Formats: sequence, C-alpha cells, structure tokens
Amino acid sequence: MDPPSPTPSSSSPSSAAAPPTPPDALPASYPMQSSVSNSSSTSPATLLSATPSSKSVADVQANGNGTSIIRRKITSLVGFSNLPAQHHRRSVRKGFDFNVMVVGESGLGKSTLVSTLFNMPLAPPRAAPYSSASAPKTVSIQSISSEIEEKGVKLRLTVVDTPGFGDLINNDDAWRPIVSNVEQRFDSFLEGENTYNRSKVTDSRIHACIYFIAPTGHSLKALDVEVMKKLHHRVNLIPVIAKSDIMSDEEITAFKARIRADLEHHKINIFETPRYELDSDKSMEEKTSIMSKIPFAIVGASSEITTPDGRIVRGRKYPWGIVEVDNEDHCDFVKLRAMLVQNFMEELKEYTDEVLYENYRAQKLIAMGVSQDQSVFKEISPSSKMEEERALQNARLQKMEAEMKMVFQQKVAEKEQKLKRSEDELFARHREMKQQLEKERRELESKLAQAELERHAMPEEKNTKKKFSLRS
Ligand SMILES: Nc1nc2c(ncn2[C@@H]2O[C@H](COP(=O)(O)OP(=O)(O)OP(=O)(O)O)[C@@H](O)[C@H]2O)c(=O)[nH]1
Ligand SMILES: [Mg+2]
Repeated sequence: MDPPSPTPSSSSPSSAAAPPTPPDALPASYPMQSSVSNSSSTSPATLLSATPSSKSVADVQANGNGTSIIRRKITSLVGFSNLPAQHHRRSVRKGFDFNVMVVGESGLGKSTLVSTLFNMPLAPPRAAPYSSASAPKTVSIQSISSEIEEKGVKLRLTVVDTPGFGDLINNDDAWRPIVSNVEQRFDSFLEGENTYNRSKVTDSRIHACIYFIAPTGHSLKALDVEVMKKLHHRVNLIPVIAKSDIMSDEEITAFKARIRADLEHHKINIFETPRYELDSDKSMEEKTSIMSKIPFAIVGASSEITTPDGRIVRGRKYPWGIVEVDNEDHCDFVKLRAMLVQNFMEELKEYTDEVLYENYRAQKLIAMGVSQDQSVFKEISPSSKMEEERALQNARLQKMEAEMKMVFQQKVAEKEQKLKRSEDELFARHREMKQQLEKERRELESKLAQAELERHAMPEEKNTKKKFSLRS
C-alpha cells in the first residue's frame, strides 16, 4: 500500500498527515493475488479451472522471475479487506515508539530542529557553545523521552542528543561514545529478546540518526566522514545541512553536490526510501523527489511569526525577509519530515529491525562462537519450495528403490545359494545312488557268476547219483 502522501502547507504549521481512516464498510470486491510456480506440473490455467466459485474473475500474468500471478476479484465477501482497519485499531491502542538520535557539532540547531519537527519544546537551548577552556573531555549522551499525541495516535518519542560532540580539543575518538550507545541499545534489545516474557521488551534501538553538517559551503569535514563511516552500519543515517538559511540557493546546490560526492566517495550509506513493485506513479515520484533533496537543507524555528501578507508561520525573520520552515521553496524541512515522520517512520523502524539489528546480532553471535545456519533465513518462494519438495521426494524414491533392489538382490542370492546347495545334495545323492547301484550290480553279477558256476557243477553230480542207483 502506498504511504499517505504528505500534505505540505506553506501556511499552516501543523501540516502533519492525518492517520489513515479505517474503512467503515467492506468493499464489494477486492483484488486478490496468489503466486503459482511455472515449474509446477499443474498449470495456472488448470488451477483456475479447478476454482469452485464461478463468481471469481481471474487473469494470469507472468512476471520476470518465472512466477505467474493469478489475479482474482472476489465478488462475495470474505472479510480480509477489513485487515487494514484491524491493524489501524490495534496501532492506535498500542501507540508507537520512535527513537531518533541527533549528532552534530554544538550550536548547529539540533534541539531547535527536534522541537520544530515534533512541534514541542524538547530541551532548552544551551546558552552558548563551550569555550576552549570549558570544553568537555568526552561526548555525553542525553536521552529525553516524551509521549506525544496527534489526533488520538500516541507516539512515545525518544530523542538521543550528543552534546559535546565536536567540542573536544581532540575529536579523534568523538565517535566512540555515540557508536557504543547505539550498540548498547542493540544489546539490551537482544537481552530482552532472550528473556522469558518478550512482549515486555521496550524497543530502545535508534531508528534514525539525523547528522548535522555545518553550513560551511566547502565539503565534509574529516570528523563528519569519520563519524558517519562508523555509524552508517548501525543506524539509518539522514544527513542534513544545518542552518541553511545562512546560505544562498546556489551555494546550497553546490554544497549538496559536494556532500553527495563525498558520501559516495567514502561509501557512506544513507537511508533511502524503499521502492516497492506495487508503488503507484505518484508514490514513486514522491520518493524520487525526497531522495533528490538529500542532504536536506533545513531551517529550524519553533516560534511563530507573522508574514507581511498576514500569515502566521514558523520561521526566522531577517531584515531582508522571512524564511518559512514549512515552505518547500525556502528549505527542505517538509521533505525531512516526510521521510522521518509522515511517510517512512515505519520503514525506518523496519530497516533498523530487519537489517541493522540483524547484522549486529549475527556479528555478535558469530563473535560468541555461535554459527549461523543461513538456510533458516533464506527467502521461501512457492516455486523454490515446490522444487525443494520435489527433489526431496525424488531422493526418497531413489533411496527406496535402492533399498528394494538391495533386498531383491539379497533374496536372489539366498535363493541361488539354496538351489546350489540342493543341486549339490542331489548330485551327491545321485552319486551315492549310482555307487550303490554299481555295488549292487557288481554283487548281483558276482552272485550270477557264482550261480552259473554252481549250475555248471550240478549235472555231473546228478549223473553220478543216477549211475549209483542203477547199479543198486
Ligand atoms: N540561523 C539559524 N539559526 C538557528 C537554526 N536552528 C537553530 N538556530 C539557532 O542556533 C542556536 C543553537 O541552537 P540549538 O538548537 O540549541 O543548537 P544545538 O545543536 O542543540 O546546540 P547544542 O545543544 O549546544 O549542541 C540557537 O540560538 C538557535 O535559535 C537555523 O536553522 N538557522
Ligand atoms: Mg541542543
């Protein structure tokens, strides 16, 4: 969903955008999207024809990454179109937390800008910058929290100020207390996440850091470069040119170009408004317009003055005229407010949570010897998930097939062995029987021979007997 567009006003100081109004009634139809992988064997068309409701109207679009998007308009009520309203209700009940840090040399208008941004005095301005004699030894960190309310929406705002920054005699280590404060906040959130009741963890992490650049008109100072280099991995950096009302438009344009070149040269990351696939042209235009103004040339003034044409504005009065804070032709305050408060506060918090804090957490855990399983964090797309499942299924089938083959081969080998054994036994029996038969045959033959012999001997005996009997 596009963020609500800012409503800059040159006349009204309180031009903050109204919170989104919850939809009173559910719309009759609401476009729905679902992703279908092309790699799936089921084609989107098949899926569509399988849709039970004849009331849904659908069309299929293929996008660049090989995924088809099915758009369906549901004409009957499902109810999820009311989710933004539910979200709105919950947000209003719970309120919001926002922690912003301001870093910059003394007297550049940090306190004034915060008061101008949130339309309330935050801390009294310091009487005068430090003299070299009274210069502090370290940068101190001051945190001021307040709960503010606008049209029923509560914001628990914490401003972390860094007085003393740039005032030291030796500013070499000026970044240390600032970075360590940011990291301590990450640490306490990490500790809170590991406690039993995580719902009670307060988010004290810095969501945005406004870095004030002195309006010198030259280029970034070595101190600015060093501090921003140390900070950009830990916070969403938003560089601003302080007190830009003391520079002419031409000077500001040239100074901005030089700062942008310096940031690029030193590879310093600054917060960029995120771009989404479904951004409308208007929203894209707004984002481009905001980004084109970085570093924002700002003017801070919390007091109201009357213009010659009778308007009451927040601004600064000079003999040559009035600089209006909320006038986009005079300074970039409106654009800064759009980025920080009106349109991208949630994105600043999201980036802090999902990228800056996650990186810090991972580094911390790795330093503690806990290795990270990257596969846990990989993006899960339906097509790759299906591909993964298919590969797993294939592997399972292959394993099953190999196991079955092994069992089959084992069984065949066993059978073969058994057959071989019975064949050997048969052979042995056959041999034995043959030998037996041979033996019997031989016995019979010898018996036969014996009988033959006996038979041949017999008639002589008979004849002799006969002879005897005849004589007697
Ligand atoms: N010309 C001009 N003066 C400003 C602007 N913003 C603030 N001032 C003045 O600059 C002086 C210092 O402002 P602060 O807001 O106290 O500055 P700071 O950066 O908070 O200073 P420290 O707290 O000392 O670090 C005040 O007199 C402001 O009125 C601006 O945009 N333009
Ligand atoms: Mg201050």
